[in-house]
Amino acid sequence: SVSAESMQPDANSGNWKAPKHTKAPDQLDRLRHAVAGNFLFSSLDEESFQLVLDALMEKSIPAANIKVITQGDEGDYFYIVESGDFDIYINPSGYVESGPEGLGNKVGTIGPGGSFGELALMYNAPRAATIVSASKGGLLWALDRVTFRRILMDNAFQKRKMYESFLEEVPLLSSLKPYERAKIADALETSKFEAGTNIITEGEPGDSFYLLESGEAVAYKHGVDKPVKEYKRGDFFGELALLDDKPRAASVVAKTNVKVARLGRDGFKRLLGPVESIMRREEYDAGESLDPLSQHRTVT
Ligand code: 1OR
Repeated sequence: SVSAESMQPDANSGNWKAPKHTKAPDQLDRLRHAVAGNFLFSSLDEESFQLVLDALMEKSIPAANIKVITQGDEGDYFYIVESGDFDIYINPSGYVESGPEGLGNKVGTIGPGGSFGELALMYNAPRAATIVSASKGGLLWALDRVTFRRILMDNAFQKRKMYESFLEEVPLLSSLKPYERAKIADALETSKFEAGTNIITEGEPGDSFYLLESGEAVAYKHGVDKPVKEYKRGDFFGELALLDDKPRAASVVAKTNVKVARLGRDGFKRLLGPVESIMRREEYDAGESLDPLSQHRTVT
């Protein structure tokens, strides 16, 4: 039970020590590999990273159809997937009901390198979904609630809080569920550009997608003397090169000092699938011949 802890949320730093679960060298290797691809860990300093590695416990899930988390329960652990696939089910009632349909609807799957179980720990809320092992089970790493709150939450999930209200304002993302925006926030990196500098250069290969956080930017194309597009807070650019593996179709230049939230290619593919059709529909108002999307018009 976590009730005693929640009475006194995570105590004061004074005498708390993160648990240490000693690991064999091969275990440590596997663990390092499992967390390498998870950006929650990339924002941790060396000391916090080591505390978390020590505190993680290996948990083997020996078969399919094992419930790791049950919707409606209290939160106890946060999990990182080393191997295996784990299906996500949500019952709109908020908890698992009896009967064959009791788990509700399958809304996704989490694979190696992914993680789950953070919401109940972050918000002291009931589990928002049921997580069930698929295939032949797999291997998880579990982090206890207190270490999660004291070490990971303040570092790794800062970006969720920071980007939450901004992402709500982005028209492109308005059809997404709050949780889908939270996953995008986890993957964003802020960069700044001074007025007059290029954020994107026409003809170059592209591996980032951008949301404009502050300032103004303008798109230019070679051979066209006026701007082909203007961007303000909440607008996006850089999607074409990633959608179609093409060189950058235009240059995007900071008109004022600009702050952008950058999403790398992997995050773009993984997290923006649901809004791909909206991106492809975006009007490019520079006239027919300049329309960088014209070649897609037949695909719809
Ligand atoms: P938790 O502690 O609530 C269940 O325990 C976990 O499932 C939850 O944390 C998340 O880590 C994970 N909505 C809510 N929780 C989700 C979702 C999700 N996907 C994974 N979890 N949605 C699916 C998004 C693809 C939103 C559906 C409306």
